[in-house]
Amino acid sequence: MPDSPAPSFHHKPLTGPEDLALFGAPPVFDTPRHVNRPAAPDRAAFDAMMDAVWERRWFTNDGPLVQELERRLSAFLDVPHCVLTSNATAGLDLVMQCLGIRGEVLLPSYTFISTAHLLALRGLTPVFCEVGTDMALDPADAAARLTERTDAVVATHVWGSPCDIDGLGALCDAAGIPLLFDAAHAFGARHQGHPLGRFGRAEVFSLHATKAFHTCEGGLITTCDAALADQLRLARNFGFSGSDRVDCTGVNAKMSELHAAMGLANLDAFPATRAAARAVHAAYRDGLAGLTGLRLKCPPAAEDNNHHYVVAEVDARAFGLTRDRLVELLTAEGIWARRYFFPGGHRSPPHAAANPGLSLPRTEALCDRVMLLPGGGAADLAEVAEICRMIRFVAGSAAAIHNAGKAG
Ligand code: T4K
Repeated sequence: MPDSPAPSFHHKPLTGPEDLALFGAPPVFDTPRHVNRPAAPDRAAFDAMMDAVWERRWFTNDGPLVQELERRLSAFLDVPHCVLTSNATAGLDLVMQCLGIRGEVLLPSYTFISTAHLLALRGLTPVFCEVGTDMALDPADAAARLTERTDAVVATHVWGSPCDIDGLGALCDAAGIPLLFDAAHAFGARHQGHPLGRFGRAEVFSLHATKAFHTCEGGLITTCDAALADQLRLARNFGFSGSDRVDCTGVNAKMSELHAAMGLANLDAFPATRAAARAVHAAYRDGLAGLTGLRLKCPPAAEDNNHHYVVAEVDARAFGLTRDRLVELLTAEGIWARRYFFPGGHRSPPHAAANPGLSLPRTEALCDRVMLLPGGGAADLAEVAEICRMIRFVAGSAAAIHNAGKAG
């Protein structure tokens, strides 16, 4: 009989704080278990595409694999225009340029810092807004911060769920300004039965290695606006419309053939990856059910989340330990839980200096309570069970851990 594979972790006894790695015991995992370990597609399929790239000697500049990936993504997302870029930050920057956005732009403070940075670099004013109970931009708060100088709204479909598309759409329509979506987290999520990608004036997905669907590094702009798509294609290639004809200003925001090959291989695997991520999310839901003070973010049944992110909120008083202490304990075990998007855009340099005294209590509470756990389609179900066992033990021993920490 073949030997069964060695377990990838130490199933150690958990009886008291002395069993925890933070207090000197061996860790559960010898090597880190990261949040959102990247999916790795079928190597043979990727290699076959690389052979063709070598044969063609065509490595970048709107090559055949980039064009094929754009066509396939248009079909997969059911959106007329897909424009691939070098990353999502560059993609959103191109959208800002092509729409001629000026003045103030509303965005959630609870999002990745890249958006605030690019607005500032573009000479625009990021206006940080509060989140709703879905952790995404609250349309009512955005409405309260809208002025005659507001030129656009950039809302994030945070943690793989659609934000309030209809509420924000009504606000932007009434104000006559474009609504853009940062869909960095949300590839494969749906709104009212439609894949995200066709909403607002444009949506921008990140295809970074840690995302649900990735090209190692990359970005994807989707839009129903043909004229905008044409402009974006020019602007991502220095404004060139022919070999020596320049029609507009532009930068280098092109995707290479190597990145596109990774995307084509990953797209074939995406339905299986998404199903695996769903199973991982469900395993956490079961494994952490009923824990006092730790709440897993579970998408409402009506929406089709991509389940790529395992997001937990820790209420320090009810749990008995702070989120940061829990992250520290887990990290020592090789479970590299992460807090996001601490401390919030409005409290991050350099934007904090431009927003003295700005208080966004719901955002600040999330920044203090949210942690991500190792999830996504590349996570292992037996490891998830072990991670849940550890979190349950920590929860049940919070007082003893607290006291052991003091003694140490
Ligand atoms: N909007 C939002 C809402 C975003 O989250 C992002 C990007 C953007 C816009 C901008 O998109 P891009 O311009 O990047 O396309 C990562 C990524 O660098 C960043 O792309 C991403 N968001 C952000 C949320 O995550 P970090 O600093 O949080 O994590 P990082 O890169 O250290 O990776 C996370 C974990 O994954 C680590 O614990 C290590 C592990 N890992 C990472 C890589 C790169 C792996 O196991 N393998 C890998 O290859 O920034």
